[in-house]
Amino acid sequence: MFTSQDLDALADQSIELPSWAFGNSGTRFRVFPQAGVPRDPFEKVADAAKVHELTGLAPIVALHIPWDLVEDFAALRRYAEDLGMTLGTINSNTFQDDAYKLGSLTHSDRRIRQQAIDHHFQCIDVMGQTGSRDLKIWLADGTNYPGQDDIRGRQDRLADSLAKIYQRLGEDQRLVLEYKFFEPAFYHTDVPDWGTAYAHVEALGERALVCLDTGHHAPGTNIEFIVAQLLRLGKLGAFDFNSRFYADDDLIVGAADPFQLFRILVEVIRGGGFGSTSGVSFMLDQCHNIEKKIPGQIRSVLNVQEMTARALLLDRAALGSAQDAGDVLAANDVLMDAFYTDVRPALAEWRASRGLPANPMAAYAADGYQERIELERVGGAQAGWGA
Ligand code: RM4
Ligand code: MN
Repeated sequence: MFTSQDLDALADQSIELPSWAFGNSGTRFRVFPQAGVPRDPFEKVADAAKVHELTGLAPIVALHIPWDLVEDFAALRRYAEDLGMTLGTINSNTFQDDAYKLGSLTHSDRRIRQQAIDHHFQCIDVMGQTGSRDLKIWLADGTNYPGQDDIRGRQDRLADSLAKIYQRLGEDQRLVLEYKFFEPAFYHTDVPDWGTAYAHVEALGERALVCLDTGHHAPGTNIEFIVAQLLRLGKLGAFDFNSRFYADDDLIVGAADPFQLFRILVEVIRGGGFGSTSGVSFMLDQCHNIEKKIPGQIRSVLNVQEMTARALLLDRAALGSAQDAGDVLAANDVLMDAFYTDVRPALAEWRASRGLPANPMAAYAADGYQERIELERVGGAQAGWGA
């Protein structure tokens, strides 16, 4: 049996919430607006702070530019800090402007490439004001038809654009490059996989790393292997956690495949990617299209914590002995034992011992916050994709 002390290492876990998870989202078929959704970045930060207040797990909120542009970032930063939050990763956006229809950092037209580079310079300026460490780049760049563009030329232009952005970063700032195998481009994507992302960040330098979005792989991909490899190479900078059944579904992390989340966290811990000094940020990238957003985020961070707890319980000595002895079934047994351990009662105790609600989902339902924002947040434009 294990005790809640076995879970002490969990105190070192911080999860970064995406500001866009609190705004309206949907599919290309329909965005269903919800009552109480934030109208500005301040309200998004307030919602993120509520998630942190009830879980003790999520003290950082990532911003998306231009969605989260404000006149006074120092004021947004103060507002966040007063709520016990810090502003985290700055996400660039080159996927919603007409100019980028055929590409952004890879575009064949030098002026359009420069426009995309300038947008990243603007993001770096924002980082200076928010105190953010990471600039996250995800590109929609790619082509739909064979022959549409020179895929090799696009790699060369990408390398050149990234180098210009990287040079602009401050000494304590990092660039994290996110890959995705398809969508919105359907024939080829310019950063489709971890190997391409790795090749680019390796060429840039030490402060360039890979961001692994768990929803950005072909079905059946062994994601924990990629985690192990990137950690081994010292190039895993960040996660975008979410889950998927089919494509990039952006569902609640751990919802579709809790076992996969466990296997990923086993490799994270094995490879030194866990904890505040690891340099790996645990970000979420999710959209709550039909469920309420704040409890959706609470559920998400609890799922990450729960699978981290199970991964921490893995008896690594026993696993190592079984592996060394070539005992296939015993090794698998040790791993499955950890996975099947119900850590929920211990986590409830762990939370209570830290002055947090034993059951954050129930605490939110009883909190009155949802009712209050639904009443107060009337008028104005709700945040959402494209807003
Ligand atoms: C993209 C990608 C990025 C995120 C946007 C909202 O698919 O995952 O990380 O910034 O969505
Ligand atoms: Mn992502």
